[in-house]
Amino acid sequence: MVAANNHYDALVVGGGFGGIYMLKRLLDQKLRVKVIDAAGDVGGTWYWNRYPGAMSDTESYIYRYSWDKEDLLSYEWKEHYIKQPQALAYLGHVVDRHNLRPHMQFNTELLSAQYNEERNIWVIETSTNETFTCHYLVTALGLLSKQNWPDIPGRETFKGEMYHTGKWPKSHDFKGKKVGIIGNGSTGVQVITQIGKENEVERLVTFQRSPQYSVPSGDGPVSEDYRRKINDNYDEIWDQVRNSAVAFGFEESTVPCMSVSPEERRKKFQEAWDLGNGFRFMFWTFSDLTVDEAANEEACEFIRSKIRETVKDQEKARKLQPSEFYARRPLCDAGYYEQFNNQKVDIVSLKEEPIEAITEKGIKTTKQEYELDVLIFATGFDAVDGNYTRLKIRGRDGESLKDHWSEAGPESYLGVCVNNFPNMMMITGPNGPFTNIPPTLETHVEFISDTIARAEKNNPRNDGTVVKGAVIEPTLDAEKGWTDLCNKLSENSLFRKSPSWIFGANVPGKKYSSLFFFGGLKEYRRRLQEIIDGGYVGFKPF
Ligand code: NA7
Repeated sequence: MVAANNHYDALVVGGGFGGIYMLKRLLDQKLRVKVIDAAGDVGGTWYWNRYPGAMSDTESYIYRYSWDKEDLLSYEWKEHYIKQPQALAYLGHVVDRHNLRPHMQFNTELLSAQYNEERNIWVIETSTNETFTCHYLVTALGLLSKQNWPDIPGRETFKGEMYHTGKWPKSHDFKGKKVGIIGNGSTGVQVITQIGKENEVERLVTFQRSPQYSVPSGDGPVSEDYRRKINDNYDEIWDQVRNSAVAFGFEESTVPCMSVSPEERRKKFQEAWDLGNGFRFMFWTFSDLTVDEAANEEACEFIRSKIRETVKDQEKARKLQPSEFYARRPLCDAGYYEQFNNQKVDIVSLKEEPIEAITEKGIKTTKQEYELDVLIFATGFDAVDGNYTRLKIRGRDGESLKDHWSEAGPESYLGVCVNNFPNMMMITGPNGPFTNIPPTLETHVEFISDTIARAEKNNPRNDGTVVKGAVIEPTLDAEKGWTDLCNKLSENSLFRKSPSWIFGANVPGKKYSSLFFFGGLKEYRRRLQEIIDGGYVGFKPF
C-alpha cells in the first residue's frame, strides 16, 4: 500500500529543460506534482554532459524559456552560445526563481512504471525503494540520455581512465597524458576542439569511423547593442521561431541551390560560413540541400574545400574529408579542423584500420597498438526511444512499451502519447518535431498541461489513492496515422539515407525507423491546433 503522501496528481520524470517547465505549469494549475530525477541536481542533459567544450549550438537568446519575459530581458548571457556550466546555472536559476526545488527529488531513478487500469493510476517504483502513485505520468527523459557504449572487445581490460561524454565526472586532469577519443559527432567535435585548444595533453588521437561536415559556430562575445536589439524585439523573435521549420532564429531559404549560378552559390555558402552555425549553413543557404543530391554535393564540396585549405598536413586533410551526404545533424565548431595543425593531435581512420580490440594499454587496430592513458567514448546515445525502452514501462494489460514498439518501431501520436498507455505523456517522445529543442519542449509542455487541464475540468475526481478521473489516450488509428505521416515526410530526405541516430542507425540491431516529424515546428503547431480545435481529434473522448 502506498503511503498517501506518495500519491501525486502528476509525476514528472526528469528535471531538465522540459521537466522544469512542466512542473511550473502543473503547479500553476494547482495540481500536486513531483519531479524525480536520477541526477544529483537539476539540469537533465546539461547535468550529465559536462565534458570539455560542451555547449549548445543554438544562439543563446533562443536557448532559453520564452515564458518568463522579465527574466528573458534581464538574465545575463555574454556570448553567442551558452556553455554547459552556463546552461546548468540558468536552469538552476529558473528553478530557484520560481521556487520549484521543494517539488523535486534527485538521486531517484525511475525503475518501473505500471498502469493500474482498475484505479486508473500509475504505480512507480524507484531506485530509492520508494513507490509513488500518480494519475498523470509525464516523461521528460530528453532525446539523448541513454549512452551508447560500442561493443568493442576488451573494453573492460583497459587499465587507464575511461569516460563516456554523456556521463562525465565533475573534474578531470589530462595534463601530460596520452588521450584517445572514439567518435566525432557533435560531441566528439566539441571535445576534440577543446582538448586540442587547451594543448595540455601529451598526445590526442582521434579514432574516426565516419568523417563529418562541420562549419564554424560563429561564437564570440555579444555587444551591448546586440543584446539591446534582441531585447527590443523578443516578441517578434519568438513569433518567428515558432513559425519557422527548425526554430533556430533564421528564415529558412526558399531558393533551390542549383537555380543560382556557381558564383552565387559559393557566395551564399561563404556568407553562412562567416556567420556561423550548422543549422544556418544547412537550412538558410538554400532550400533543398537535404533533399536534392546535386544541391547537397555543392555544400559538401564547399566544406571539403575548407578542410583542404585549413588542414596543412594533406594526409590528415584527406582523412577528415567526408564523401557521404551532408545529411546528418549539422555540426558546427570553434576551430575543429584547425586542431589538426597541432603536431600533438592525430587522426586514425577506422575505415582504413578498424579497431580489433581495446587492450590493457590502449587501442589495437589492424595496423598497430595506440598506447593511451585516457580513453574517451564520444559515441553518442541510443536516442529518443532508447530512453524509454530501457525502462520497465507497462500500460494496459501489462503490455510493455518495448513490446508495443518492437514491430513497427517507436510509434506515438504527436510524439506525446501512446495507445494503450493512458495518461502517460512524453515531452519530445518519438516522432516529435526535429528542431532547436527548447521551442519544441515548450510546445509539448503547453499542449500536455492544457490537455490535463481539460481532462481535469471534464472529469472531476477524488483526491487520495483511489481515483478514477480522466483517461487521456490516443486511438490506435491516430497513432498509426501519425507514424505514417512521419515516414512520408522523411521519404525524400537525404537524412533518411544517412546512417545516424536520427533514424536509429547508430545502434547495432536497432530498428531503422523514423524518430522525428520532419514537417517543421510551424506545421507541427498548426496540426496541434487543428486537433485541439476539432475537440482533440485522434483521442478517445475525455
Ligand atoms: P553521434 O552524433 O551519434 O556520434 C557518435 C560518434 O561515435 C560518431 O562519430 C560514430 O561514428 C562514433 N561511433 C559510434 N560507435 C562507434 C564504434 N563502434 N566505433 C567507432 N566509432 C563509433 O553522438 P554525439 O554524442 O556526437 O551527438 C549526439 C547528439 O547529442 C547531437 O546530435 C547533439 O544534438 C547532442 P559513425 O558516424 O557512426 O561512423
